[in-house]
Order: sequence, then C-alpha cells, then structure tokens
Amino acid sequence: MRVLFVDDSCSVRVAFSARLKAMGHEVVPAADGAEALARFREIPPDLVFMDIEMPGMNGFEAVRHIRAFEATRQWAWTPIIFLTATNTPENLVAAIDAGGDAFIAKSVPAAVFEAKMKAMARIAALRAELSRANRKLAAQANLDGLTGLFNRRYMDQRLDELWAVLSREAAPCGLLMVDVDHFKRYNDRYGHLLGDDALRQVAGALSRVVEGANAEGLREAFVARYGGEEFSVILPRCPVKAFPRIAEALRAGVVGLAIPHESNEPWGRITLSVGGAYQPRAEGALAQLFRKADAKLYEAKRDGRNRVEL
Ligand code: GH3
Ligand code: MG
Ligand code: MG
Ligand code: MG
Ligand code: MG
Repeated sequence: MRVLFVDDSCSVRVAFSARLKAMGHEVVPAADGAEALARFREIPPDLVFMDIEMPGMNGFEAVRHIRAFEATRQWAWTPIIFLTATNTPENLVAAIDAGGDAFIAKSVPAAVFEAKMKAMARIAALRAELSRANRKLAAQANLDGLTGLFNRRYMDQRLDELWAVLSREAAPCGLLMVDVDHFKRYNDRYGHLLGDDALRQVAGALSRVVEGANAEGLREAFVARYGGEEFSVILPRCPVKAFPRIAEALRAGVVGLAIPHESNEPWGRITLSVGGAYQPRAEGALAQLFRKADAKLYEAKRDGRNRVEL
C-alpha cells in the first residue's frame, strides 16, 4: 500500500516509516495538516495515518479537509487511522466525527500494528478491484455490445453537451446517417450470425474512416450505432470541404470490404446509403439536423442505394 504518514515529530515519522517499509509498504511522510492535504491531493494514498496535535492545522481539521475533497469525487473514501499519544475517549469521538475510521495509540505493540495493517491491506485491495470494475462498467454502459461502437445512449448524451458548446461558438457541425442496404435480405439469405458479423465489419470500416478524419485534425468526430443496421457519424467543427469527402469515404470503405451480398443487386456485395446534413453554424434544435439527414438518407435509398445524398 501507499501510506501517507502524518506527524509533526520527526522521530515518530522515522520510526513508523521504517516499520511500514519493513512490511513492504510505500511511505509518504507529511509534517503537518497542510502538507498532509497537499500530499493527499497529489498521490492519492491507499491509507492515511494521522497525528492529532500538530502546529498549524491539526489532525482533525486536516481530515475534515480530506473528506471534503473526497466528497467531490464519486465513491472516494480513503481509510484514515488516527495515531496518537493521547488516546482519550474524547479524542476518539472527535476523530470519528472528523471522518476518521480507526484510532490507535502510538505505543501499540508491533504485532498489533502489523495485524491492523494486514486488515487495511485487505480492504485496500478490495477497493482497488471495485474501482477497476466500476470504471469498466461505466465504459461498457456507453458501448454497443455487438459492434463495440458508442451506443445510442452515449451519442444522445454526448451530442446534447456538444451541441450546446457548438451553438455558443457558432461552430460548424456535420451529421451523416448511414444505413446498410437491403440488410433484411442479407439476414434472410445468409442468416443472422453472418449478419451480425457483417455489422461488426461495417462498424470497423466506419470507425477507420472516422479515426482517419480525427487524425487529420477533426479530433472530436465519432461514430455510434444508432440502432439496428443504422449508424450515425457526428462531425463537430467539420470544415465544409471535408464533409462530402468523409461521407464518400464511408460509402467506399464499406464497398471495399467486399462482403458478398448476392441479393443486393446490382452490386453483389454489402453497400451503404448515406444521408447528410451540415450546418455551417450550430443553432436551433439538434433534432432538425437529424430530420434533414434522414430525409437525405431516404433520397439515397429511393435513388438506388449505395450512394451519398447531402
Ligand atoms: P433498406 O436498404 O431499405 O435499408 O433495407 P433493409 O432491409 O436494410 O431495411 P429494413 O429496415 O427493412 O431491415 C433492416 C434489417 O436489419 C432488419 C433486421 O433484421 C436487421 N438487423 C437489425 N439489427 C440487426 C442485428 O443486430 N443483427 C442482424 N443480423 N441483423 C440486424
Ligand atoms: Mg503531534
Ligand atoms: Mg434501416
Ligand atoms: Mg437498411
Ligand atoms: Mg429500411
């Protein structure tokens, strides 16, 4: 564990640091409350040992500040043990009230101290695992299970925020709605499993085009699975000249996969129709952009599919 050890006495810091290091822990020392707070923000530690009486900011105040800092972060609660020479009942109550978790005397026998550390290490390991799992879950909640693209939920959320910023800056934004051509026929002919696989490949091709556009300076573009065999490509701050190029690259990229689709005449492979809407300055309702792109997508379908309508 990484242990923040706070005490104004140099000899106490040296003695306990040595014990903790001997037990395999990393120790970050601090000599008063203010320094403790600064170190805490920098690291952050797995466990804190806190003295009570210190010049300047005492241990109770320091712990209150630490808890206030943690309150701004989700599920943050670092175990804090008050380590003190004055283990009176009043101090114990004040320590818990300040946000401490445990209270032990500096005179504690070495074996008891080690046992306490073992218990704390178990909790720290569990906490680390929980926060990893939470991060993973949070990321998965934004992704579509089949294709790994962002899902509709993420797109809606991200777009709301994005549209507000783009509107404030009167910045341009492009939207491309992408729909796989005659995909029902694909499933009917080749089966849903191959259909799923084709959707994954299409998603991969779309991602490559969008990543390419980002690498060339767009930066914030992203593709989401809008639903079924439909995808949305969001192109914030897209220069007007780049917009048709990207749309065409999406179409050509999927044709280039050369996935056989005999019921999609006359191409005989999987193709896309793309409908686009572009606003040189973001303003008004975002829904309007989607309506325009949808109408263009409908035209692309009506005019024979495997084409881009902007
Ligand atoms: P169009 O060219 O007019 O878009 O024709 P289409 O057949 O692609 O359009 P339609 O909306 O009639 O059918 C879409 C099909 O996409 C129907 C559905 O079975 C298929 N589909 C949607 N999601 C999935 C999926 O996750 N996996 C598979 N295999 N198929 C899907
Ligand atoms: Mg002291
Ligand atoms: Mg569709
Ligand atoms: Mg379709
Ligand atoms: Mg359709």
